[in-house]
Amino acid sequence: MERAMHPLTWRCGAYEFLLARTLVMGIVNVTPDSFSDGGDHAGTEAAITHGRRLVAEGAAILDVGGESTRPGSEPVSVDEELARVVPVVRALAADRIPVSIDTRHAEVAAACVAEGACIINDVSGFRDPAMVEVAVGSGCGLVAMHMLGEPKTMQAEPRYEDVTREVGAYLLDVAMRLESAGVDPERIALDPGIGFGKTLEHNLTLLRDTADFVAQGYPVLIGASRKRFIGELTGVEDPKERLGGSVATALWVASRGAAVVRVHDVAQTVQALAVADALGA
Ligand code: HH2
Repeated sequence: MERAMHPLTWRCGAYEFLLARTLVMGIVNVTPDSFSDGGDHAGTEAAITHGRRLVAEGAAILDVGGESTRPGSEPVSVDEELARVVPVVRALAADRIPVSIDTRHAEVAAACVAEGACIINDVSGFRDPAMVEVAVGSGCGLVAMHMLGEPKTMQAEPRYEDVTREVGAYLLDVAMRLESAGVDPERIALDPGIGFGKTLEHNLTLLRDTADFVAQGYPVLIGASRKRFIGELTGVEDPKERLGGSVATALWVASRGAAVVRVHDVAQTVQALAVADALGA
């Protein structure tokens, strides 16, 4: 869909994305326990095949993750995470696919960048100085996401006075921190972190206020696909049955200027965005 705001570019290592239209980032979980598709593509070969299929369906970027960050999840060891993601990143990057590595660990990010990943997606918002160091030296695109606390506890009792203002200020602060460390601003994308320490009302407010995040001047990435708020709104328990709500959310945020949507169902999202675009939505 044509983006409401003027086109921006997002510099990601060897790739430069012109953000005239909302890009679709396809999710490749190499995890046995993600909330949305746990175990479906857990083996190396299955994950690579899945990633290639998502690109054939129109994904501009693949986001490869080896640690579930769903609410209440236990962290995995760095060795385990490396064993899961490195072979997958290596194969997909060798196909000349733009690969994002979804990790909170500097060691994992560094190993994947060495294998050709062009984006570091850190759901902990580059809190770890070692991660900032990897980010600075990598030349990669960076996705800085807002999360309240840690996955294990983040849904305990999330509270904000003004969720959009607080999350926006947090993200700008991360962007400033990265820039002072030497990151080119054109490499940074911001993500309000749907479902990461937020109630249903917080999630809806953040999504409604997508344009406020876009107005901060950085590309905005939204990950709402199959998430719990859709189940809370509709009563649909099985995440895989949340396609309608996921596509509706992708269209909404695209119409408000989101640069990237992170989704499981790539073909359906690409199709919906193309039709909405033709209609001038
Ligand atoms: N959500 C999840 C993981 N990584 N990264 C960004 N930038 N934004 C998100 O909203 C986001 C993310 C959700 O985590 P998980 O439970 O691992 O499930 P899945 O990867 O299937 O979405």
